[in-house]
Amino acid sequence: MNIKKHVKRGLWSHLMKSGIEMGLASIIYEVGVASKYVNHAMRTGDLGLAGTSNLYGEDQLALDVVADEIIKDRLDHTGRVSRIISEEQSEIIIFERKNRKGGYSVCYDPLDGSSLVDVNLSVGTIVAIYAGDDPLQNGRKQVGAMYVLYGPRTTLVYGAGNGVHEFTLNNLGEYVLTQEYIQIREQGNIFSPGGIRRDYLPEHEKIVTKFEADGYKLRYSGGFVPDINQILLKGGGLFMYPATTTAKQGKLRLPFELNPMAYLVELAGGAATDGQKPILDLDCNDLDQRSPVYIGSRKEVALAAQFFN
Ligand code: AHM
Ligand code: MG
Repeated sequence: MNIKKHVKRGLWSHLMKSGIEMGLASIIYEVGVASKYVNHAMRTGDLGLAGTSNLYGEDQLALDVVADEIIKDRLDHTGRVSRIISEEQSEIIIFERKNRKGGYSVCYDPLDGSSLVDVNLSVGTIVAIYAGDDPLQNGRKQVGAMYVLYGPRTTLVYGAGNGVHEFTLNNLGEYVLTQEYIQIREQGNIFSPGGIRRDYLPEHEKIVTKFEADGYKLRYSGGFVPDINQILLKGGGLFMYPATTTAKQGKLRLPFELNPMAYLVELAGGAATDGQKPILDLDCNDLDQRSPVYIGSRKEVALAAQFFN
């Protein structure tokens, strides 16, 4: 038996074959390692809520806090990260060590959609990577982005300049290549409209009405990672989280959620806009910066943007 034939391609070997710079490759790989512990915590942890006590009278930590700590430690461990920002932290965190200079900055949402864990729906980790010491850069400057989807299967999707690739966690704890160079078609047939219809602005109301009239199928889970993953892997469709009468900048955050997903979707041939400008061209000045978003196939994104121009 040829054993080599039966060994599928793992994440590290893929990163090395792609010729990605070592520091960047180790960040992507270490987030993958961290995600196994997040996955384990989520699937085996006490079903307690933050602020309550466990069996031993100790305070429970919310899963998103646990996930934040795990990922932070693994990023520190790479020795290649100088600054991080996390959706769970209110400030930029500096990893103090001389050799960190000239490394990378990482923005991440450790467990997006964490409230969905309680009702057993899919959630994810989202990560954006920049060269240098500034984590609040324009999204176009990303050198890599990735997400991990904790669903019926745990999958990792990364892109670093050359294609978007999917890996699946196997029973041996390895991320094994499932698909390379994932492509989004110019047009799809599903749409995911976030927000509450009562609070829609007139332009957005017209967009949703148009997609309904055109026969698009509704596919909205309430989790950004599974919703984007569906569009990416089905090869088309549109996700939107609009500005509303109650949230003028929408809900989703630019540094942790929108920039990394826009990077991956563009790399796969899709597009992402706030209605006026590509998401990746928006200036990012604040950890809590939000933006409306229309993201997915090029045709649907362009059609949505027409209603604002
Ligand atoms: P979170 O970062 O607080 O988890 O919120 C982000 C989530 C996304 O996963 C999802 O697209 C959106 O919030 C759904 O929000 P809502 O249920 O308020 O419409
Ligand atoms: Mg989030």
